[in-house]
Amino acid sequence: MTIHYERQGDIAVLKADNPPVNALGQTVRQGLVDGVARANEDGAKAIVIYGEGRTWFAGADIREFGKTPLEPYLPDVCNIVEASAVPVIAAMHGTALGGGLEVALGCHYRVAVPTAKMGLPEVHLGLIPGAGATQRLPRLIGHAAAIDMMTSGRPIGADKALTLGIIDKIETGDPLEIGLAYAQELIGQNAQVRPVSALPVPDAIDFDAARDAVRKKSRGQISPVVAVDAVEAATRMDFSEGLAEERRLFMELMKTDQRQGMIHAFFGERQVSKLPELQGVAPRDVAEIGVIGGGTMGAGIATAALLSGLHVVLIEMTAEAAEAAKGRIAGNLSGALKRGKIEQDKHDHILNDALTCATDYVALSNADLIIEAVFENMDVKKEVFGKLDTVAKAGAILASNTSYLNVDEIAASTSRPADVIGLHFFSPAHVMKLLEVVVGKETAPDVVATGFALGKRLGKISVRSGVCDGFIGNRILNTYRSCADHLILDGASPYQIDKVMEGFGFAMGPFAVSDLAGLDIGWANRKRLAPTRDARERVPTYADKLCEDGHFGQKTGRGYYVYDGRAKSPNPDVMPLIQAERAELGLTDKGYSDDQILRRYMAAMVNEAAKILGEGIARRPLDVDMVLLFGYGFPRYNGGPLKWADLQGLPALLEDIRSFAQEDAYFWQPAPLLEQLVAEGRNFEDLNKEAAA
Ligand code: 3H9
Repeated sequence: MTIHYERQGDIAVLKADNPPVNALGQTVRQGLVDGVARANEDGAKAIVIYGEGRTWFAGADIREFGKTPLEPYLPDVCNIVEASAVPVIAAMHGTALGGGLEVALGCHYRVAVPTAKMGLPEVHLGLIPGAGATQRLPRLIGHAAAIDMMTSGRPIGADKALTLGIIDKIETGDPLEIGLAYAQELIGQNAQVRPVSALPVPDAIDFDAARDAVRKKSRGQISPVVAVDAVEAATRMDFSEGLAEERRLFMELMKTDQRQGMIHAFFGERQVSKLPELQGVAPRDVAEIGVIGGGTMGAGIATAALLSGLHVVLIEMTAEAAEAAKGRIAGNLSGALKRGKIEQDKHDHILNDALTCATDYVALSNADLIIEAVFENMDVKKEVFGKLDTVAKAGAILASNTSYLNVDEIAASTSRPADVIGLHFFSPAHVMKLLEVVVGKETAPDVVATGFALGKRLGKISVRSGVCDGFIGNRILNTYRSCADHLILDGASPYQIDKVMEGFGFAMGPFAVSDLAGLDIGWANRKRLAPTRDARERVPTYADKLCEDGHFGQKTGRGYYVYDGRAKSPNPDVMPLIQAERAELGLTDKGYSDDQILRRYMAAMVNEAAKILGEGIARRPLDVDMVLLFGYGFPRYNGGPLKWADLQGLPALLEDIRSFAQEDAYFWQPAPLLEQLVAEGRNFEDLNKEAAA
């Protein structure tokens, strides 16, 4: 029983009890239908619906999606609630989301506690509201506000819901109590049922303009635009036809790859930090952290830690550098203040009490966890860890923010390798969601658990990675960047590749990203790797020439693009450099189409990801997917490279890789795991399932 029926005097109470979030699974839907019927039969004068535990219904049960729908369907449930002859009151707390808000819209009256949040996040699952919201909400709050809620997916607070007219009142207290009190008041007023569906539809707005605006923001995602279509239907059809049109559009979206990709992302995001090996392992206590280095990265890490309530001791080499680091952190904090993320009090407390900037490592003697974010060079890192080994207290965790270097080698430079871990943040570290928790061969389990606990506290998506050059993310990035370089040698331009990948859904193409990150980073990395490179590797030199001329991308105003304020245009120096190199190597333009570029680029990404999985650097396909989604701008609606690969079909992908290998057998060596999956007729999702079992 997930809906309990009880009478409190004249009032019938339908209590939802389906932890953790009262999702509207089949038994809940049936319980609501039965409860409304029973209340109508047994003489109740009002019905109150509320949720036990932390929330009102947080939406349809997403786990049922993609399976055969089970009756009663949610749109029918909302209609049955609305058709009740006895007035129905929604008493809301927690998060009334998606189908949850739709049930509330089927009710005749709505009351909420001040902290309640309401929203229609279906677009984040590649869907639109499918239980009447596209038809009821515009009748209640107008087309523009309804479209905004549906296409942004952003929840609103109770105050805003009251102003918009979604709820009738806000009351402080226990949700059941406020529901009962409101019901009593309505009985006293002899209030009648008040179906939203009977309200007139407001005048039509310019739906084409609304669609254009939404299309611009949604970068290739289908469902936000379809949400506008569904709302427009309310102006052309009567309520029941509009509802049928909503259902049709909803079911169409249910069949899309984007829906599958986004639901994979939803569950992956929650699954990724659940590691079987950490079951029952308690993290170490962390109250104070040390950060070595106050450049952009160190200051960002310090800011993230300070915002989460931790004390931070930041070490720089000189007093001036320490002052500059403090300035960077203050800049980050004032940004947070402006965006309303913190109050003035907290801002002042952080700067005056929670942050210490120093030049002497002795100041780290109390730190529970110390993260170095110094220059990316093994000798420098070893020197820092050697010093940390002498000052850090027993049990303190020593972490490196290295993005490529061997964490085992760093750990070996200390007397306590079990306490050493990689915590790879992404810049700007107080904004970017991804944290790679790099586990060395000696890292103790409770140190790993502490890495994950810190990530959670900092609001990060933490992913476990083993040790290899570049870990999960940068190793894959290096491979697809190499593929892009090869495409360029063979005829594509950086601008064509950027356009293709932006069309795929990346916010920026790889060359625009390089400009943003700084071309000197890739240059330094190429120099670092040069001595170990295989002679068969194709490494273009035109990018080095750009750097030799002092063009490092956005920070120098010139890279692949020329920057003028926020506007960018192709740098006219780039193509001649590329053409000169092609001529020197005797290469001809292969005339790649956009589709050929996409297939090669994605095949390179998936193949490297499969190698990383096969080597055990990543444990599960979903780990790779979350790294690319949260750290590299991979479009969420494609789910991540391995979800995307599953949706394309692995046999075709492997066939592509084999055909590319005929031109460059060194670069295109198929991942053994990919070959194995294809031979066995399995895919990456099967591996995720096996890992979860
Ligand atoms: C919809 O309603 C369609 C309709 O318009 C039409 C239908 C015909 N279903 O996030 P948490 C699980 S679409 C199933 O860690 P929090 C979640 O996986 C739906 N399971 O907690 C996790 O499980 P586990 C529209 C769900 O406090 C556990 O609950 N609604 C669902 O940080 C705790 O979740 C949404 O999109 C669900 N709907 O955040 C809301 N929701 O412990 C989606 C959660 O095994 N949900 N779970 O990992 C959320 O945004 C957040 O979960 C919420 C709580 C804000 C509610």
